[in-house]
Parts: sequence; structure tokens; C-alpha cells
Amino acid sequence: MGSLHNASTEQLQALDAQHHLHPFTDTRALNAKGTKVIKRAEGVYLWDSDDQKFLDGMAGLWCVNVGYGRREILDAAYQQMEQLPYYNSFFQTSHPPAIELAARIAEVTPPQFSRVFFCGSGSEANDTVVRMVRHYWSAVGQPDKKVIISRENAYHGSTMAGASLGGMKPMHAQGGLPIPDIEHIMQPHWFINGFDETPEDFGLRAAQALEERILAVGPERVAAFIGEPVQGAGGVIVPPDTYWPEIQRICKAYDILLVADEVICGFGRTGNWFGSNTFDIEADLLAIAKGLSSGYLPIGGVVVSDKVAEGLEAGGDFNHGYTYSGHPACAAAALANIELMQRERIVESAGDSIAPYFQKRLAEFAEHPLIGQVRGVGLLGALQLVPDKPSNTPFAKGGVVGTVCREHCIRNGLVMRAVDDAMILSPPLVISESEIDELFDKARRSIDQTLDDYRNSRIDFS
Ligand code: PXG
Repeated sequence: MGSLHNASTEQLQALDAQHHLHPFTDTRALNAKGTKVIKRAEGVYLWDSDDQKFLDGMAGLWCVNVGYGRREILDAAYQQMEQLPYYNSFFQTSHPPAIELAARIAEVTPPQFSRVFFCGSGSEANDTVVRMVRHYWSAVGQPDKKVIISRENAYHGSTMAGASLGGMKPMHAQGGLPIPDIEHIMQPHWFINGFDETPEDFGLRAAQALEERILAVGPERVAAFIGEPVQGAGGVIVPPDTYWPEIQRICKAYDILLVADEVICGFGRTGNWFGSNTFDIEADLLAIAKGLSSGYLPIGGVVVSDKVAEGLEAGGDFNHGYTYSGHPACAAAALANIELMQRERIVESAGDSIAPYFQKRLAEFAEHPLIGQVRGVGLLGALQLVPDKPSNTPFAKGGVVGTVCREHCIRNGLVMRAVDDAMILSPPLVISESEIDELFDKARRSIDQTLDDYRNSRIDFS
């Protein structure tokens, strides 16, 4: 424990402001306000440096799937660090935790997968995807297949390749992105992009944008399509039922690899082990991270189908890898996490009983005057805030209403994430029914308070 363990909130905030640059943050604005310092956690709850308690409706950053404080994961990491805190998997070496974790991943992923390449995060996983699919096509004699097609408003990480694959315009604007040979098509966001069509027709249209782009680029140049089964950071965008089957058909028809970015959807989030199971996607590669270790230690990976693995084998050296690929302590933590999920049937009970209860309580918000659309699957949920229900017209000042609502949530002891005008939920999979009741009581109070602000013109977000 560091020497600041007993420091006051003000001391911690002052030091933080002096020395710590935060991700995706306006530093000046944050420092004027002061950070919220989170000090401990247990189950689905967090406590801050003033000992205020919060229900963590986001499982950290969509990752603490088994909840906080699981002794089995702590012990596994500790014991591994005693035995072998570090070794690499370059130069013809390996070590037991990476070996065992790779085998365990093959056990829980869909049947076409039996191999994994390890890295430290979801961003690194997607950087690996870019290099790997291009190397694959070279190895099988089609070196011109380099273009990767992704979607607007997708999130695939913050490294140069991850942010390029992602479809977040403000990210592209900083740092001269995207890198070459990345294309973006429309997102399957019915409420925003397809409101006047049936969801089924819109789902087909959004998928067919892939076919149009493949034909525009030339199928002989297209290496892969990448998509999150449900776009997470984009706003929990659950595609219409017609979307993924059509994407699958198009990828097969033009011999394009299908990459499922399972960084959020993987390890139980959508009610099955992978989003690919929930949406019946037969992917060639999976990007994984977050729930792989429930966020206890940083680790990610790219899981490759046997077809892709065979192609890569034909290509000789793959000139790619990280110091921490398969890091022993991180691998041991991930292994303990998956074992825990299997032993306690966490994914199955989330899918069979907790997720249906969560979705039932979430759906009740469809009646709320401030909510235009409720979206969700498994333990993912979104409440889209609108000024003029039932229209889909957004608030004129995008993002303000979400920030106001989030602040109410915090005051009411609930962590919810705002994505533009949508309030997002992704709680630990181990949340109980009574904790779900508490979550939605707090969410309702916060949304009612936001509506009150709006109706009384306390805040200008119209
Ligand atoms: N793919 C997906 C689908 C993600 O959601 C990444 C890749 C990148 O993973 P790393 O481990 O490099 O962060 C992510 C990460 C947010 C938020 O505000 C979401 C993510 C990360 C940070 C913030 O919703 N997702």
C-alpha cells in the first residue's frame, strides 16, 4: 500500500492534478473540478475516498465480469508471481500459465477456434488483427488483400491501428488517422439511422453497405470486415436480427475474413460466452480482452480459426509480438477467472436468469417521458434520452443531457456511463436481482431528476 493510503481526498486530488494525465479527458476542466478517487471495491460496489458507496453499473469499464474481490484470482496471480513473475514467449520459450490459458480459451470459444495470440489489451489485440489478417492473405498468395472494412462509431481501441479501425471521428482528428487501407461503412443503429424503416429492412440495408463498399474497393483488395457483435462504446447498439446473417453471407460470398471484436461482448456479457454465440456469427478471428481476466490484470488476445492458423503457418515468421504477450501473472489471473466462471456457471446463470431479469427491468423505462428507445441484450443496456418522445430527434446540444444525468447518478450512488444522449449499463455478471432492483431505482431517480431539470429549464440542453 502506498504512503497516500490515509491521505485526504483534497490531497489526492491535488497530486492527481499536478502529475497525472487522464485518458479521454479535458485536463484543465477535470483539474478545476477534481477527480473522484475510488479506493476499494467488493462484489458490485465501489467506495470512494470519502467512503461514499456506489453500485458499479459499468463493471469498471465493461470488464469486471465476475465482480470485485474474488480471492481465487488474487491468489492465482500472487502464486504465479512468486513462482515466475515474468518470462516471455518469444525465442521458442513458453510457460505453464500461457499454455494452460490458451488451451482453456480454445475450450470456451466456438468450435472453429483452437489457437490464440496473446497481448496486453483490446487495442493491442486489434493492432494484431490488422497485421495478422494482412500477413494471412500474403501467406496464402493474395498480398493485395489489405483493406479492412469497419463501421462508423465503432470502437476498437486507442492505438494507431485500433483508433483507425474505430469509427470515432474525434479520435481520427487527433493524430492524422486513419492509417491507410481502412474503410468505414454505416453503423446498424436503427434509432438514429433507420427510424422510418422497419428494423428488419434497416438491418439488411446497413449490412448491404458492406457489399457496396467491397464492390467499390474491389473484392481482390479487401482482407477483412471487423465489427463488435454489439457496439459498446458507441452506445450499446444492438443490431436488428437481419444484420449479422447478411454480413456473414457477404463475407463468405467475397472471401473476406470476418473479425468479431469480442472485447466487450466476450466472456458472458451478452448472456452467452461470446457475442458470436448470441448472434450466431461464424467469425474467423476474435479480439478478446476485458472479461478475459475480468479486468484484474491487463491481458488480451486474438483467437484465430483453424483456417487462419493454417494460412499463417504457411507464411513463416509473423514479425509481431509484445514483451507482455501471455504475461505469466496476467495469464494466471485470466485462467483463474475463466475457471471461476466455469465452476460457478456464471455465464450460464447470467444468461438464464439474471440477464432476463435485467432486461425486464430495463424495458420498463420505455414508458418514461425522457426515454425514446431502450436497447439491450444480456447484461448490456442503453436508455436513449430524447426531448420529444416519440420522435428520434436528439437534443440540440448533444451530450449535455447525458452528462447531467450521469452526475445525478453519481449523487444517487450509481455509476452509469453516458454515451452522447444515451445512458449505458454493463454491470458485473454476478449482480443479484435485489442489486438490479437497487440499480434501477437509482437510475429512475436520476432520470426523473434529469427530466425535472429539463422541464424547469434549470440546464440548457435543448
Ligand atoms: N475493442 C472494443 C470493442 C472495446 O470496447 C477496445 C477494443 C480496446 O481495448 P483496450 O483494452 O485497449 O482499452 C475496447 C475498449 C468507454 C470505453 O468509454 C470503452 C473501452 C475502453 C475505454 C473506454 O466506453 N473499450
